[in-house]
Amino acid sequence: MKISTFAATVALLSSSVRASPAPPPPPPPQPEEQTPLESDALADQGLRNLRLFLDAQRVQTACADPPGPPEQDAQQCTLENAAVRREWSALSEKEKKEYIAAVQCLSSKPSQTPSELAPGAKTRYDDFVATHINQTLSIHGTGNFLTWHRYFTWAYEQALRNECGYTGYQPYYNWPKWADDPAQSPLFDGSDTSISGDGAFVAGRNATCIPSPAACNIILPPGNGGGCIKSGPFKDFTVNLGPVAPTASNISSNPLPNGLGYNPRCLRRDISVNASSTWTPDPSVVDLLQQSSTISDFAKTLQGDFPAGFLGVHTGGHFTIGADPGGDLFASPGDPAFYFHHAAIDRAYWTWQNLDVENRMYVVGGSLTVNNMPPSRNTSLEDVISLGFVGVPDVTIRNKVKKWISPSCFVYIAEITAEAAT
Ligand SMILES: [Cu+2]
Repeated sequence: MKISTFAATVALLSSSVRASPAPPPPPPPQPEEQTPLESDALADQGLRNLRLFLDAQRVQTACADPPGPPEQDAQQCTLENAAVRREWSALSEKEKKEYIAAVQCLSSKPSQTPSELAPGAKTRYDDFVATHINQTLSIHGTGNFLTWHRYFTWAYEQALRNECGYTGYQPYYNWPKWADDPAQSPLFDGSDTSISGDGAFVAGRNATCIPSPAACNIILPPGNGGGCIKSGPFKDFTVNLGPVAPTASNISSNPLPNGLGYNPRCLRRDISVNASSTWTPDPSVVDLLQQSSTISDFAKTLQGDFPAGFLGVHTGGHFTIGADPGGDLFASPGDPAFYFHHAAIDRAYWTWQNLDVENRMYVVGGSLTVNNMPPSRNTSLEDVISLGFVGVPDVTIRNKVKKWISPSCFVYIAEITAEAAT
């Protein structure tokens, strides 16, 4: 793997310095080191487990049945051919710009969603937003939450690659790494190699109440933004769909009650240190990974327990971005930051699976309705995931987990690689 190549090169270089008879030069000033994250160590441990598991399984059996589309069958998943998803800060400037250009490309191509279904979907990017809006109440607080969003993020990655020439994979945003100051992270610093930063400051805003103003169990104070984003590649990005459940005020209403009408407006953010430092620091992610013994526990801790005043890493990550559409449960994929957050969600899911691969690879927990209200049957591995007009085939959860994007079809890497360092 590239990391070990890089580490080995560094080790070799170090030993050759030690072998020199000349006295070693004084050490150069060290950049400020960040304490290694325990959640990253768990991800690494999970990857080692996955490798052992796959070795024991002779790798291919996990991807062997049943048959699917030929282009998917052509390649079986192994750690050697797995897609490597990296933290945004580990990408080179060139890689970041290629990713940004691909998102801009997707948002300039025409939509494939029939206009009678979603008249507001104008671009290929909007096809994803429309699908998420359409299905919101059957994919959150439900047993398919993790697998649905895994497939959705994978489909987006495929569209960037197959329709817009992107050659990398979906990067993630490692919440704990930047929890003390997300606006300074390379993803949100507003530079040309970010996905733009905070919105313009809007004074006089109220705190956000979660789950609703009527039930203010969790209070998030306004941050330093709230308005249209000020700089960076997505400064002129247009949000076309929603809002459906806005948490920001003064957002123009959608012409259709389902939020699928045409409502062009700027992308707003309100980057929240309160949300990130309270709900997504390292101990929160470590607790999530270590204390969740079942898939239901994991999904519930991840998604929060609002009546109990617990926001959870998932909603905490969404409100780290906030505003419109970032703070809208339905329309949140309208902000390109969504996919970085959900790649991180998926990395947490992947890590949790890998910490006990044998027992966690093919499990689902939860029901078909949001928090099981009204009561409904349990989600099954035979349930179908359909992503509307996003452009990928319908799959059953079992089929998808096993063959297309099983944990062995991609790996998540935290540290900088030799490739990115050059
Ligand atoms: Cu979602």
